[in-house]
Amino acid sequence: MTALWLKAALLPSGWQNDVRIEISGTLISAVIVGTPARPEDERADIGVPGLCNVHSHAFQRGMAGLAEHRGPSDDDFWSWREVMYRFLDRLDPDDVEAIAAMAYIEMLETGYTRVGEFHYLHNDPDGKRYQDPAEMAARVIGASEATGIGMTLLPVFYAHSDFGGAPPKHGQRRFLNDLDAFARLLGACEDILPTDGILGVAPHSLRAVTVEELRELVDMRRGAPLHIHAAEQLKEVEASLAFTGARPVEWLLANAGVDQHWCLIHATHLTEAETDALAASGAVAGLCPVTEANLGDGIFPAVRYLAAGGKISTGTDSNILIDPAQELRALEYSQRLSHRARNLLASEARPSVGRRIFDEAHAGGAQALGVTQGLAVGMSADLVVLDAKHPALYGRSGDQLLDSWIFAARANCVDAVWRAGRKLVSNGQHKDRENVWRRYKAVLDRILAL
Ligand code: NGQ
Ligand code: ZN
Repeated sequence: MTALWLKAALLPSGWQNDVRIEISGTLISAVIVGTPARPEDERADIGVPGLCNVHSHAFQRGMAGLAEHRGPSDDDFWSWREVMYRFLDRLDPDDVEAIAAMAYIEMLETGYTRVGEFHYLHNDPDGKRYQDPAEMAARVIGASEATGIGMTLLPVFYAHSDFGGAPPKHGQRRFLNDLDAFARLLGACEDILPTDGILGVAPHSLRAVTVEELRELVDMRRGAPLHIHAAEQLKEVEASLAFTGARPVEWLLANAGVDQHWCLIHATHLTEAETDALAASGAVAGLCPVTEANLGDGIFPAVRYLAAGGKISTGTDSNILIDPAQELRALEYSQRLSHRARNLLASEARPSVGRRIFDEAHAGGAQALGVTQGLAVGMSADLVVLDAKHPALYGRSGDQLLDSWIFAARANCVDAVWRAGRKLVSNGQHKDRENVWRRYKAVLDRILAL
């Protein structure tokens, strides 16, 4: 048994002082409030629960910053996608594992303890299937095991380039499966899932799957997380209207049985009616505010959606920058810029913006990744220790700590991270950063020279 004693910790009951958290194996076995530290306890100042990163394409970390350069025509999401397709063309399974491990270390070091890996790189560089259908999936799982981050694997079904079953493009050849091959992939993933890994399913988008395929995919893992990209770009909304007569989220809500197991990634472009209906569905909106800003997607109507009781979570998506505090900051700031007002994602009952969006992302993230979590008995021991000596946090207490972490810190405020009972990050650094960095560096040296 290990015990961690915290001056202050954010428990399900709120902030508490002098908290002793006992860990047996991977789980929290006791939480005692208002108790002095014992000599054998590890001591820290501020503890909050670890967060879920609900949407990652880990390999894209390797090209972060390399698409911020104007191309021959006006750049937008679609021209970025071409750059991204050219980058992934070169990656072999070892490369993906090395890049994913580096990305997962950055996630752990900034306070994420579980990742939803929206994994669609299945085939070899020629588009041929590997002998083992889970060849590539095994690499992102391997990266999660090597770094210790929790894994919710979301194998992606991708078969078409646009609505109506349009044939896939050359750049998409590594993503493709038919339904039988995809069922085999799911089976192979099940066999290699880590102990507390979760396996969901991810129809890529309404562009990449047909209505008939979506119906079968929904049945493949009932009750497990189901993630889909939806309404990120206006072009997709227009194509959906032209093809189905309905907007993407409107169509999903009317036809696909969207419920609490679903996570709609982005859901950027919503009418007021769609916003309210999505909130009422019980599904989680998987927002990726940093990537959405980077790609010029648009602004999610978070004020109305939260007021309607909608559930949110955040993801790092393209991994252009990995940090949950910056995702939450970008989310609130996008609302301030569009409404020209302040403190928009707080409410009268929950006046701290930082606390409100941290709590929402924590709860919605767990739901979206198929786990329950928090600093309570029986939960996985996933805990983030904030650095009380960081200038942005000094002199703050309670919810002010979250407000200051999210809005006032330039650098990362995370001092230590415990995940499934193991201390993986100390003094802001993952214990295996050096090895993972060396391997990442060798891969980047090679692929950037190609
Ligand atoms: C992806 N990323 O799957 O990596 C996508 C681009 C697409 C974002 N949507 C591909 N942010 O949507 O067609
Ligand atoms: Zn995505």
